[in-house]
Amino acid sequence: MRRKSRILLCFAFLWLLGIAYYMYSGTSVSRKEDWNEIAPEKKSSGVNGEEKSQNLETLPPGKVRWQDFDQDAYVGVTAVRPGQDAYARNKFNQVESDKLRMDRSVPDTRHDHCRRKPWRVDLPATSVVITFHNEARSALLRTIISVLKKSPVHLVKEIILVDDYSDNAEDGALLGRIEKVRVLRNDRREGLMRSRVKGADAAQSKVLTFLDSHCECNERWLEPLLERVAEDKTRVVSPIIDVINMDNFQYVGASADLKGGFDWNLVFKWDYMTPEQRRARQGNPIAPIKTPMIAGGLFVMDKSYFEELGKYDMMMDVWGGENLEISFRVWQCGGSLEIIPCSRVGHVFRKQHPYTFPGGSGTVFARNTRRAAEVWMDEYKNFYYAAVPSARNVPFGNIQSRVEMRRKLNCKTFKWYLENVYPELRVPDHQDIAFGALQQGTNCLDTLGHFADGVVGVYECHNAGGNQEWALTKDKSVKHMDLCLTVVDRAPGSLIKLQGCRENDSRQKWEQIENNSKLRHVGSNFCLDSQNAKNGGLTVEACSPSLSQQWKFSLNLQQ
Ligand SMILES: [Mn+2]
Repeated sequence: MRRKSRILLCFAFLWLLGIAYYMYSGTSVSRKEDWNEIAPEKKSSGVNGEEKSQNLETLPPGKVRWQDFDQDAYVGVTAVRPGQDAYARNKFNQVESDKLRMDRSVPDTRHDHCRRKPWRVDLPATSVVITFHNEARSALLRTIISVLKKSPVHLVKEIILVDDYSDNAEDGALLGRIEKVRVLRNDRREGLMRSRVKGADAAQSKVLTFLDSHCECNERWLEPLLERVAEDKTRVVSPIIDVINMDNFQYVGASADLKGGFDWNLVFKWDYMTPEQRRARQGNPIAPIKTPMIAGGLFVMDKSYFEELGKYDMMMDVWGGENLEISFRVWQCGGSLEIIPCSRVGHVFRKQHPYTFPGGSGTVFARNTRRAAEVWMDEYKNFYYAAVPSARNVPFGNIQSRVEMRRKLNCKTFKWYLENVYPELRVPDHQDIAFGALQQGTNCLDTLGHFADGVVGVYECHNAGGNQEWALTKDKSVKHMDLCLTVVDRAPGSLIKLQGCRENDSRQKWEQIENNSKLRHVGSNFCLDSQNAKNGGLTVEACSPSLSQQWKFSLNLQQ
């Protein structure tokens, strides 16, 4: 009896010793690394088991769990006071943003198939890099909390906040109390690109996740992105970017039928997939979408690949053009860009920039864009200069190291990119004198869907090509595909028709006059006029200073 109880006591002691060892090793630094970067073979407990283990862990001194962060104390200090403009500081409604809880729930906007799909959890952990400059505290906090709340614990190694010299250093510093958050601060304004590189350089995990500072991550946003990169490190992947309304902060799902693109002005835009592309996706609506361009605010990229590929152009300032540059670079140097439909992250889209641009926003944007065009676009950069003539006069600095890098990486030509990645972008022909949309104020010349013998009209410019795409050619025709603007009757007030283009037909000859601001029919000397657009269609009229005769091509290729 006595011996038995002694043996039992012995076991109990060993058991206690075991527990003590487990607890101790659970808090040591080396052990902590393992929690976050679990090797696939060690990982067996699944997400729930992981979360339980994490709760047992003691937080480092000075840190709190995200659930325990005092939102009211942090956000209250910068509240909009009565009588102040809620939009003044951030160009979105800060009062509405401040009202929301930091862990508010948002609608699950994913396709049904995503909800049924089991996601891999044996994925590499990521370092989330968020750069900001004078961001609204409530928006920045919600971004961080949504990352921590919506990601499996073991997949987020750390959140690196890069404060790009905000007026109040406490905006960032106070957030450093939250678990996993590290704060870096610039001692002068560096801009998005250099700030992101600083965050990336400090990152400890193998995969980088860049986020804007006014986002909210949705259900299972991270796993689908990490999976694509873990399978192939040359994939650079983005979520579908849902819309957080800048006035009321409602979270609205975005269309899953969009790709990133641009016109020859090199401004980012969303392109609808063509009907054939949409049809091809019906069998697998959640398949990754290859995209010519990323919006740039939110994406995941392998850290070593980011480095091999030249990070960012460190001579770009503030904001703009960097998404263009990294998109050309990734594609032309052998990688790919994808939008992953099962990953959804909300973003506050604004109409204006909330912050000042040292140097003036137009100039900085043109300078950055020129740097991208000069390094990556070969002779096609001339179409950019044709679309934005003022850019020619913006000095863009030295690009030698970027050109050198392109050569060393043995990257493909821009012609290859256009043919293989962005065949939807219409390229001017060597016969063209002017190209693109033919604009009159906010309206554009439009076929209205008509074909041969139809009339033409104007419609609000949509910048999507299609029925608004025209060219003025060297043989003086104004063309849409193989249809030409035709003056059927040489009398003022007569309707212009679309007819098949014919060589040497004087009824189809046009020229630009008065500094390329008008189109004159050569045979009659009448001008293209929209005064009757609402009743009937476009006509020719005696040339006059009327605004209804002012037309401008988006690209003028003649100097
Ligand atoms: Mn943004």
